[in-house]
Formats: sequence, C-alpha cells, structure tokens
Amino acid sequence: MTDLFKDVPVIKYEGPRSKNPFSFKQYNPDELIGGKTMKEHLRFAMAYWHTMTATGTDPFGVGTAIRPYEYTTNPLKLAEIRVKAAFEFMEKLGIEYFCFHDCDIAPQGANLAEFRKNLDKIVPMIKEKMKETDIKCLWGTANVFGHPRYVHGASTSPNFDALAFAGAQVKKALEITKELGGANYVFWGGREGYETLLNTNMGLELDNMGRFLNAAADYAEEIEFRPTFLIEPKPKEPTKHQYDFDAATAMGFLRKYGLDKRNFKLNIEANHATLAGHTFQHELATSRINGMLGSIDANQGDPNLGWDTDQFPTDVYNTTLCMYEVLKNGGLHSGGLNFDAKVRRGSFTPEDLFLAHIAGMDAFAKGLRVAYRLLEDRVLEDFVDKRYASFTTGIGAEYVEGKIGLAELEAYALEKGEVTNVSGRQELLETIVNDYIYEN
Ligand code: XLS
Ligand code: NI
Ligand code: NI
Repeated sequence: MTDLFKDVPVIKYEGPRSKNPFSFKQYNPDELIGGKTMKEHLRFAMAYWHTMTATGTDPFGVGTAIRPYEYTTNPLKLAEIRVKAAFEFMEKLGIEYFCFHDCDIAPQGANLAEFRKNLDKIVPMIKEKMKETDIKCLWGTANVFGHPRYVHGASTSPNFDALAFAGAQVKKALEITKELGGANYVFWGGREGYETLLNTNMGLELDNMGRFLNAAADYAEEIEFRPTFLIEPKPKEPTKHQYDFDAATAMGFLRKYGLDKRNFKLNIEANHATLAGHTFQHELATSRINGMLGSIDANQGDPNLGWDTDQFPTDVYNTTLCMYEVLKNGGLHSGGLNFDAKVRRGSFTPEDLFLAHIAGMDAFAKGLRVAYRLLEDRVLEDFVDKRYASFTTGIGAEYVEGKIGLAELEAYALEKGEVTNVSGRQELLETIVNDYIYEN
C-alpha cells in the first residue's frame, strides 16, 4: 500500500465503546447478520468525484481542500496520483467498491480525442490497482452535464451535435466500465430537463432520450457488456424541470421506451428523494415494489437548505429505514451503497475524508443491525398484515382475486350499513422503531 495518507491508520472495528475516532463503532465487516457478513449486505463504494477530485469550491469561493499528495499542477500527473490515493484510501477503510465518471479519473484535455487518450493512460493503472487490492468497480458513468457543450442538455439537447458528443462519451464510458468489470452503468440526467416550455419541445426531447438510452443498451450488447443499467432520479437541480424527477416518473419513462425490459433499474439517492418532496424510504419502497431497486447513492440533505447538499449520512433513523427496504428487497444484488457525499467545505483536511466515511459506514451498519432485528421480530410486518386482514378472507379476498365488481361492492355496502375503522397507531409504531434503535 502507498503511504499518501500517512497520518491515517488502517481503520478497524473497535466496538461501540471505543473513543478512537479512527475506528468503526458499528461496522464490523465480517460479522454475520442473518447468514451474510455486514460487508456483503452493505457493499460500500467510494465516489471518485467527491472524494478524489472535489476541491471544496462553492459559488462564493475557491477550493479549500488540502491534499498533500497533490504536489503537481499537471492534470495527467494529478490523475495518476489520485489513482494511488483512491486505492490507498479504500484499502484503509475496507471499502471494496468505487464509482466514477469518465472525467473524474482522467482530465478532459482540449478536446474529445485528447480526453480519450488520457483515459487510455489512466484506465490500465486503475485496472492494475484493482488486481492488487481486490477492489471492484460498482459502476461507471459519463459526465455529460459539466462541459459547456451540454448547456442545453446532452441526449435532450435541441442541438444534435451535443447529442452526438454525449453519444461518443457514453460509448467510451461503457467500454471503460466493461474493461474495469463494472457491475452497473449509471445514467444521471444532469442536464436532461428544461428551464421553460417557451423554447422547449418536450415530446421530442423525451423521445430522443429514450432513443439514446436504447442506443446505449444496443452498444453494450454489441460489446458483450451486461451491466445493470441504472437511472438516477433527481428533481429540480440543475434544471428547473428534470425529466427523471423521481422514481415513479423515471419508471414511467423506462416503460414507455421499453427500457424496463432491457435491464434498467433505479439508483436511488437519499438527498434527491427529499428534494422531490419524498422520504428516502418512499423512493426505495416505490422502486422495490416494482422490482426496480438497483443501487443506492448514500448521503443526506439538510432540511433547512433547499438543495442537494450531498452530506455524509449520519441520521440513523433514515439509514435504518433504508436498510429495512434493502433487506425486504432481498439485498441490493449487483448494486451497493455508494457514498455520493462530500465533506463540508470547512472540513478540508485529508483526515476529514476518512472521518466522514467512517461516520457514514457506521450509520449504515447501525441501520442494518436495527432493520434486521425489526424484520426478524416482524413488529411492523405483523402490524401491517393485520391492518390489511380484510383483504385475506371473504369478499375482500375475492376482490384481490379480481372477482368483484361495483355491483357486488354495492350489494355488500348496502347490507353492511356503515364502516368501522381501527386506529393506524402511527405514534406507537414510531416508538417501536425508536425502541429498536436504542436497544440494538
Ligand atoms: C448528482 C448526482 C451524480 C450522479 C452521477 O446530483 O448524484 O453525482 O450520482 O452522475
Ligand atoms: Ni448520485
Ligand atoms: Ni446528488
């Protein structure tokens, strides 16, 4: 292992009573929970963009991040150093996966051709490190939203040339992700949306996006790359109306363009859910009940701020309800928990990168423990089953079987006289969840 983060040791599990900030209190990677190790349940991934390339800029100021190993301003050299730093970082934390955009790992250069050359230099280095460390690629993607050419969109741009460039980038990103053995390939429609209908042909833009994603699936087939494709819903940001607003909207889109039959699923991000006015659990459950939960971008927002703050997830209530959905989904299969999260601008030391990941990993480990116990004891499950018991016998069961129409409903209601309801007991259930969090 390199020694670029010299002041940080390999992080180990020391248990809940440890006062060592460079240790896990909850995440014990090889501990079995329900016959599976914690690391198999959680499948943590590092986001290359936030952890390796972000500098801490915001609209009001320049970067603040101190990365002592970044001693050169030559972009390609910098990319090489970052490969070493990334793998040392993941090894020290025991993170077994990473996610990347094409432009995170290699500089874009002066044009597309240079970008490809740079990628061809860096990808073999990453591959070598993967072999050396057994760290795997959870997903790859192309950044088709940052460059000025995508100002009006990528696959939904009114300018065909922009769409063509996006196609070239996605083609290469698919090849790279295949080369690195990526289990999934992500599409986050950064600029796929619009600001005003006064200048927008929404129908054509959506059709073009559908065509584009089908072309990507065609090309993957052609090169015998079979990842799970993941659409990452997000509302509002950066465009006012994002086409992949939330899970339900994205699923409607996938079905319309036949992509649900081409192994497209969803990558649900916590902060995107809350921006859409949903809870994280709502988005996970919506995906799960439709068989579309593919992977997770693990972070959290700030209820007092109205944008995608991408903070490290520390809220145990939310990590618990997230893991509850993941367990009910039978796990994440080819997906994982990717820390699409950034340290605050004021947390500018390399140590902060570790402390932030430890915080997130421990919060999810705790969530897993609590969620597993909740499900094992069936406290919520039994309550919910009982709440819907009227659909398991008699005319309710016949309704579920599709045997009952409005005439039968009418006859039944007239005979019944009135409806007797029972309490939903929300406060009691919230207390039960709290009790499980305190106890486990
Ligand atoms: C931005 C998105 C992005 C995707 C990958 O809000 O979360 O980081 O995860 O393009
Ligand atoms: Ni994300
Ligand atoms: Ni985000």
